Amino acid sequence: MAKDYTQMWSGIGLNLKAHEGLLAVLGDAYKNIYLAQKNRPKGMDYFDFVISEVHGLRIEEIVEAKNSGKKVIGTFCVYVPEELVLAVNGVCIGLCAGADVGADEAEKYVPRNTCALIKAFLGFKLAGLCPYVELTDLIVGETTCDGKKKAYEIFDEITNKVYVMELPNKKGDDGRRMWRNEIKRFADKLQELTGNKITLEKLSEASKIVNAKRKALQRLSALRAADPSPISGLDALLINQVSFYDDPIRFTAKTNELCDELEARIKAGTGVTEKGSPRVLISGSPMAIPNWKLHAIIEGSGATVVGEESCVGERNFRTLMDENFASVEQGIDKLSERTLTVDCACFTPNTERLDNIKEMVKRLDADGVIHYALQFCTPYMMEAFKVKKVVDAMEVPFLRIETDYSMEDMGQLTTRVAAFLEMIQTRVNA
Ligand code: BJ8
Repeated sequence: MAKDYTQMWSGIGLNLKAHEGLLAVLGDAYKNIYLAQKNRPKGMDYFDFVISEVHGLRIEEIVEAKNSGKKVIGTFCVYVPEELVLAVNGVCIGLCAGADVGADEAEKYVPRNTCALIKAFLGFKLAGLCPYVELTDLIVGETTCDGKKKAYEIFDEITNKVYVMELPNKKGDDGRRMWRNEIKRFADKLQELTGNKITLEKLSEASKIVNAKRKALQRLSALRAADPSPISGLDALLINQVSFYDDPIRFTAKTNELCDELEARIKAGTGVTEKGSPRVLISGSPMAIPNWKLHAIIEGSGATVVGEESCVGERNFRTLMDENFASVEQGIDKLSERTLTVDCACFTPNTERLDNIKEMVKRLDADGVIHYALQFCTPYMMEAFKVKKVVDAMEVPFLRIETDYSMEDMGQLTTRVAAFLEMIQTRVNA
């Protein structure tokens, strides 16, 4: 029987009744979407367990870490360097939310036409449903899209814990200098908050831990190039989502164990679908947990998602930090260089993203690209125009989808995806 965490949740200040309802809905969705999949790798047992304990054991671990004097830092964006948090002995947790929760409450603070990701992180907090937010000592925002930028002001009024990093819009010399200063300022903030000094040794150790996590995710991504793919897109997406809040060392070990198994499956020709089934690359806005909607539709229609060109995906782990630095100052240089390789649509111009999409289509042998933007996510909705152009030039079918976290458009999306997959299949068979 599952452990009873009621006392812990009540101590954290969650709304127990609403929280119970949320866990029930989540549990059902997980059963129907994840556990119903056939032929899953054994190594997914660990990730199933993590999800079953997402508000249980992991929260207990974080409470213990806090009791031992560690600080908990919440983040929303892959530009915020996890390495610095680890270098001050902190716990780094991704706070983006992927469920349609608390939207009515959130809409008292932000306009209706705000992207679902923003409404969800506000909504989870306002509805008293997110133990992670409650346990944070600092919440780090960043000046990326306008929605987030302004929502952090409101979030600070609600939580009184928000610190904002100023991200430039362009990657020229001035932008790079400014961002380097911001990383330094963040390092100072963390040292002040925790009372722990960032030493060369601590920063080197942290960069190795986070790079090892990225390498494990790169390995997983590379294995998905096999036909048939040894793992479903749904499972790979879940692993990427879990990477934002699990203990990084344990996560890396478990992901590598899973990859060993996937290698054996590839050798044996074992996959999640038939060889030759349509292969889809998804590109666009991030899919925070538990946003599994589009993957579930695509894979429920017989195709495999072979990659996510997204922050919950390749954008998070594509590049490693250069571990070759001889002082903390040099380490900060390397951190700012690495983070600026991330190709978010909030930058202008953002041509690297187009190159990266082409590279992923080729490497993963994708038969089609689905551009996914959350409704009202202006940067990605706008950039879809350029993405379509490069994908068209490769003569690869392209579909553009804009949606939110609600289930209202499931029928319509399923029809559009089915028609797209049919077109792909016709081309593959021709
Ligand atoms: S680096 S994608 S994690 S900013 S979906 S809130 S962009 S309106 S999340 Fe992001 Fe960092 Fe960029 Fe990645 Fe705004 Fe779009 Fe909403 Fe978004």
